[in-house]
Parts: sequence; C-alpha cells; structure tokens
Amino acid sequence: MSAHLQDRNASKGNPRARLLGKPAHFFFEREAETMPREKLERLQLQRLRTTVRNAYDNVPLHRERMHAIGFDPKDLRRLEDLRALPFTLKTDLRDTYPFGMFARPREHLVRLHASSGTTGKPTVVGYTSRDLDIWADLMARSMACAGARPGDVVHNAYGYGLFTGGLGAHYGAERLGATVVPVSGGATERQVVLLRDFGARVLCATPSYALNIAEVAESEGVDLKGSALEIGLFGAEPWSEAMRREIEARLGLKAIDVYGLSEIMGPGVAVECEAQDGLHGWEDHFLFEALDTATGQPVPDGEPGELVITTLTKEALPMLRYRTRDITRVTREPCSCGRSHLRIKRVTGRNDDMLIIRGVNMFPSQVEAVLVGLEGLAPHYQLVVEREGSMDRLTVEAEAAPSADAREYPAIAARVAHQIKSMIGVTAAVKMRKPGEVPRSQGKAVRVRDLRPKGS
Ligand code: DLL
Repeated sequence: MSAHLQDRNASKGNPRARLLGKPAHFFFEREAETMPREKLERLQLQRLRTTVRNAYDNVPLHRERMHAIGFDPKDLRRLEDLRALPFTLKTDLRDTYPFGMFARPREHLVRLHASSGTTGKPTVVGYTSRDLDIWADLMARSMACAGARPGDVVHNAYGYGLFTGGLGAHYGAERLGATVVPVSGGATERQVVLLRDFGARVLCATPSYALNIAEVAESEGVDLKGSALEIGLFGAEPWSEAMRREIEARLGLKAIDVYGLSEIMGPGVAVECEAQDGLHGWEDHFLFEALDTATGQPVPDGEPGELVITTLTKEALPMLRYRTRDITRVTREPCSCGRSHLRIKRVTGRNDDMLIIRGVNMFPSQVEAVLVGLEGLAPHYQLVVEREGSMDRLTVEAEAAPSADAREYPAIAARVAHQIKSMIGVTAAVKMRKPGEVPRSQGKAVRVRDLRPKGS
C-alpha cells in the first residue's frame, strides 16, 4: 500500500491493518495483466481465429458478409488480417432482433440483457455461462485495478435489471472476494445511511448519481468524507476531469473511470488504474482499434478516433469490429502500474451525441468541463438544442450554487457564456436555474434536451 493511502487511512481513523504493507498495485490476474506484447499478440491471434470461426459457422449475418467479400476464416493468418473484415453496427443487432446475432441456440444462453435505446427496438445481448464467468473475472480484475481488494464492502448503486451495470459490477465484486451491497439506483437517502453504516470502501455508480449521493449526504448532514469510502468506480456515461475533482472532493474518495458496453460485454472492458491516467483495455479478451469515423481508416495513436472493438472470447455474441460510436484516443505508452495492456483516454462522447452549433462540433462533456467548478455554479446542468431557421441553437441551463445571490445570476450567466465561447468556440445562451431545479440523475444522466424537429 502506498504511503498516500496509509495516510488517508490513518487520517480517517480506519484501522485496515490487513492492507498495510501490501503493494500499491494489486493484480487480480498478474500474468494476464502484465503479459509481454509478443505473447499477448500470439494469444490474441489464436483467440481471434476461434472467434471468427465461431461467427462464420453460427451467425448467418457474419457468414454472408464474409462470403460477399470472399473472406474465408482460414485466411486469417496475422492479426492485421482482421482489417479485411467488415464492421458490425448497432443497426445489425436491431435488424436481427431479438436473437439473430447469437452464435449459440437460445437454450444455451443463461442470461439476456438489453438496452432500451431512444427509438425503436431494444438491443438484446446474450451470454453463455462461460461468457458470464469471463465477465465476472474481467470485472473483478477491473475492480482490483481500481484499487479494490478482497474483503472490501462494495456498495453497488448501478441499476440492476436489463442494464448491464448492476449485475456486471455485482458478480465482479463477488468474484474479487468483496462483500457486495446490491442497492441499485434510487432511494438516495437510504443509500447514504447504508454507505455510512456498512462501511463501504468502494462505491459503484454513474458519476452523475455519485454526485447526487454526495449532495443528499450533505443535505442530511451525513459526513461521507469521513467514512470508510476510498474508491469510486464510475462509468456508463461521459464525464469530465472537472467532474472527477468535484466528486472526489465531495465524497473524499479516488474516482476511477470504468468503461464498457452491453454489445461487447458490459462494464469492465476498460478501466483506469490507481494512476488515473487512461483506461487499460483488457487486450487478452478484446481487440481495440481507433478509426476515423468518415474513412474507417486507423488514426495514429494519441489522435481522437472512433473506438472499434472485436471480442476474443465471447461465445454467445462474438462481435467482429463493432463500431462503438465512442470517441477516444489510444496510447500504447507504458503505464507506471506495470500493466502491459494499452490504454484508452477518457471517452469524451459518442459521435452521435456530437452537436454541431453554427458549424462548430462539440460534445456535451466539453460544456461540463467549463461549468463544473465555476464560482457561483452548482455542478448540475442540461443543454437544450433547438432549431432556428437552418441553424441549431444551444441554450445551457446552469444551476446556481445555493450560496449565490439571485441578483448575481445575470453576471454569472454572462461569465459562463463568455467561458463557453472562449474555451469551446460556440455561442450559447445561458439560462440560470435555481438550486435544485436541474433534474438529478439516478443512473445515466440526461444531459441534452433535443427539441429539434425529428428528421431535421
Ligand atoms: O453503460 C456499461 C457500463 C456499466 C459501463 C457500468 C460502465 C459502468 P450500455 O448501457 O450498453 O453499457 O452503454 C454503453 O455508455 O458505448 C458509451 O457511450 C457509454 N459509456 C460507458 N462507459 C463510459 C465511460 C454500459 N466510462 C455506452 N465514459 C458506451 C464515457 C461511457 N462513456
């Protein structure tokens, strides 16, 4: 354990003696996490061949696409040969709804999850018991990477149900050897009491819900900063560095970013280590590419691109070059933690959430980065997008801090508009909201109210 964490424990009067003297970096599967690149690539190739064969033999859509380009699974001799394969899109899952992409008969599946989607049919994903076993391992690995340890109390406020967050984190925490508190989202006053009384060291939640928990704790007079909480495992939605600092300060923990998506597995595809410097993507189970969305060609490391993921060990739902729509940057620079797996940088947003305001491309999370921490503001906001003639118009609804005097609102709004213009380059109207007026999240926050006519 690092001196830093020891200090924190001491200052919190938290006698976790069993942790003292343990290394700062705790590995759940040391060999897999630190595998030398050459060995990792041999393993990837072997697993990729099995995956492509599985997709070809068992999923008509994949077989037909390979036939159409004259690709035979036997042609796959090097990892680079993957680039010859067509992409898989979210619409493929919708078009084959509900079970058409499964490579195993429905009777062999032990669980289904689904995402509601904003329009039309949900996206359905399925798992064999081996798929669930690997998911639990990867989520346990992710939690350990974030700093969780066997014996910890893990308070799981991700929603349980068709969403993969709740059950994904749940089985990962159990696999790690932690004590899970399966609270799900909602009933926030009770969450605060349980966090304090059960001595949770780890909180799993969306970042927006974590902030909601912090706010309710403060209003109830419960000091979570002085509690046993040390680690937040936050993901499922874009968030900014500014939001990270805000949550860390208000909950007294280290906020770690965790990424995943149902189509690929669920949470635990990539996670930050205690260095908080990019998310390790578990390359022994997934292949990561970052591509130019328009051309489909790879972007150089460090440049923003769309994340494209191929699964290497999934049985029920093998995914070949899945276009996630998530924008990130990939780095292969070594990390101080010793893990050999590449890192992706914070996902700034999905390319379909990108707004084009008077010709300037922007993500809602960029506005968050400007707002959070500005004097006179609370870290709650929504963006409203409307159509004005042929132009899109953006209004930022920013909530005033409880301490701000209502007479100062116009001045605060002017300051916010100026900051948004100078940092992002867009002109936005700013509307001040009174404390508590911006809706609070219990899961994935709704950041944008899009009032543009459909199909425009
Ligand atoms: O959100 C899985 C998950 C649960 C991840 C809990 C992390 C924690 P879906 O509901 O299928 O699955 O949504 C996946 O959410 O394509 C991203 O757009 C977004 N997303 C997930 N994690 C992050 C993150 C889960 N850390 C979609 N940062 C993804 C930014 C994220 N966006």
